[in-house]
Amino acid sequence: MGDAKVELTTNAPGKVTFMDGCGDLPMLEVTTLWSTAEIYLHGAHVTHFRKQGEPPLLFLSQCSRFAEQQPIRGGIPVIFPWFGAREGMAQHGFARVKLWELKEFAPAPDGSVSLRLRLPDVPEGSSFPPFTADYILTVNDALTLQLAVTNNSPDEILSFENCLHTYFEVGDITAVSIQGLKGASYLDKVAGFAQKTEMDDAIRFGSEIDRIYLNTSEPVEIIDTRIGRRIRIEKQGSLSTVVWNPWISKSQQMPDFGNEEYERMVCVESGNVASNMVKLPPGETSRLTVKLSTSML
Ligand code: TA6
Repeated sequence: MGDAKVELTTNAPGKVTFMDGCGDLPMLEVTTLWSTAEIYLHGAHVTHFRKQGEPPLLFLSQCSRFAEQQPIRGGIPVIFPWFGAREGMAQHGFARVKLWELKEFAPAPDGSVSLRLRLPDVPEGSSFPPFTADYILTVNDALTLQLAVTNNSPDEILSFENCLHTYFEVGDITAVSIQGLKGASYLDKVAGFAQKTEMDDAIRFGSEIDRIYLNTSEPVEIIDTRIGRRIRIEKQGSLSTVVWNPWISKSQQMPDFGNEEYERMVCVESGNVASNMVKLPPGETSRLTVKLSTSML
């Protein structure tokens, strides 16, 4: 496409522009009355969302790769159909490294813009019963995401994990607290997946944190006193919340992540992983919906 930009607009206020992004990967730029967003077809990956008058909501690494078969570091990776490691397969599934198809875009009269992307059939999917995976994004003064997976098999259960692995931009990780997970049980990856219970009203950061909170569908809030912002994460169709900051040594081990970038990001991820994995009966659809909204403190 080179420098060409194709505006996909109607007479509604919202605007969608198709263009080449980093690494010449196809990207959709969405502009609404309230906000801007950028979505790569590669991995159906949202890399940018910003409300007017606020700093960007999403962290994107300066060292991220933008290349086929490589995950983008930052934004919102779509994790499907497995979370984490799987013998002989790529970490975190294949959806995040595949080129999704734009099926529909709908600027609404109220100024919101919705996009629907579909994961095409790929060889890696052949070990699963036939399925359809659609991703619906709605951009307005908030960002709403829905991963809808349909089991197209006439007789087999479709088992999978999913997760919207969101990287949030923060002012200073040591000035951040996360509320909404008190009392929830979690698997502590830093402690060999030991099972623990969250005892604190708010989670604070002073070392590597990598936790899978289970059986929780509560909204979670990130309080960032450096930027002066409250980020609210509301979800449906999700029983797991993952909280991650790589801190110092893990940051140094990641080639596509800057050594000091852990200071400016936190992942709070919504999905269904480990014992919360989805077991979808034939013909049914599971919907993982996440709404990200902000307000200044
Ligand atoms: O969601 C947290 C986590 O599972 C961490 O364990 C860490 O590995 C992170 O995901 C990033 O994974 P990636 O494959 O993108 O390097």
